[in-house]
Amino acid sequence: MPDYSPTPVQKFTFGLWTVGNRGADPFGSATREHKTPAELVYLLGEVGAYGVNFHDNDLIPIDATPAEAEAIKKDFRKALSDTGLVVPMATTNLFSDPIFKDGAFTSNDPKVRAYALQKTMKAMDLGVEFGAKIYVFWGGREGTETDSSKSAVGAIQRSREAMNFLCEYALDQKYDLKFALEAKPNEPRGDIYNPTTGHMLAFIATLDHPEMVGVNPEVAHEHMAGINFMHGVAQAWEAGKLFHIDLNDQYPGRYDQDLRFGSRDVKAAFYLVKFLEDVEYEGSRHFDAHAYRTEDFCGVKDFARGCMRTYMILREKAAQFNADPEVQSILAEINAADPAMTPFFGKYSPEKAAALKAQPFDRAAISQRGLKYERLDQLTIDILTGTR
Ligand code: GLT
Ligand code: MN
Ligand code: MN
Repeated sequence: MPDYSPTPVQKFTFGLWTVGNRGADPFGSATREHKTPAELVYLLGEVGAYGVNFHDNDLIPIDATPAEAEAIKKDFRKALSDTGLVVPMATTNLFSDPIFKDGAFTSNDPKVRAYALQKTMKAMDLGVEFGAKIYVFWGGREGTETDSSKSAVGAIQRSREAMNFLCEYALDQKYDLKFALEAKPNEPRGDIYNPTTGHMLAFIATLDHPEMVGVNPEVAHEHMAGINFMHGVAQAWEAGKLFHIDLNDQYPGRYDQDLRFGSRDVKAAFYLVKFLEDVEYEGSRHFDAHAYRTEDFCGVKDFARGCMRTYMILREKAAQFNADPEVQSILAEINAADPAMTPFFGKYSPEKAAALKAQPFDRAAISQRGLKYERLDQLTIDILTGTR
């Protein structure tokens, strides 16, 4: 039997909120008991994860006393050292407390915006204390139900001002920290600003310190928007902005399901894994998902092991695809260069433009060529289903 055990090379991580998810949903209460952060670290150690990430309040409850906070940190630190797990990423909970009902950085209330900045600075301190090098911003409440309430331009300006302030804070503290912005089109707000990774990339270019800021694309969020996740990831990577990634799965057109990685659209997951492996992506592979509400903590471990196992299986399938002679011969054929066309590409010149305008093209002959994509896709399916 092939070994699909996780290895540290893939940097498989889980948030405390993922394996700690208690199964509550808008229609029903929790089905699993509360586990402490330290207990969740031991669980992750048992299943073979590399690291653990947290929101400030996953680790320290929002109303904890300083003494309680110290005790929790001590237990958490011991669990990390016992298991060898690291904390590559941290983030702020800017969505659970009622104060954030109209957003955090984009709230209409200046007190809320100021509190959100204060909370984030303190959460950055906490993340850095545990070694985090990536700081995620997911603006789940940064949106509206009614556009009568807020200026959409003003919201982007408020977001920009907050990011610029917090970049300066990180620099001022000499933190070795990069920011990763995570988009989502809706839920929990009716609509959320900067709804896709593409919007985020455009927004980052307008910041004072764009070099410090990249993206944290999530499979489910782009699938909710009905778009091709791998394409967005590739665009972010090509721009040098793929700082982090949230892996899970999702049926389009539904509520945010955060399903086990690869459990819904295996083919999309395959192309994603193949992309990450082909480009030798070096960041964390973070599973931002949770077990079905039906599960106890044995099921939570099945869920966590399943996320990593599916990734490892698809990684092997990607290697098989890359080594398959028929696949490679079709790819070579459809990507063949045409020396006669080479002079027309590359940097513009008036001579090149004139030559290209004068060049005849036999459209009918060019279009008649079959591209073998049907065969290529079936070979992909054969590889994925283990029939090849
Ligand atoms: C929340 C959200 C995720 C974000 C987390 C980070 S919290 O679970 O649904 O997609 O990545 O804030
Ligand atoms: Mn999600
Ligand atoms: Mn996420």
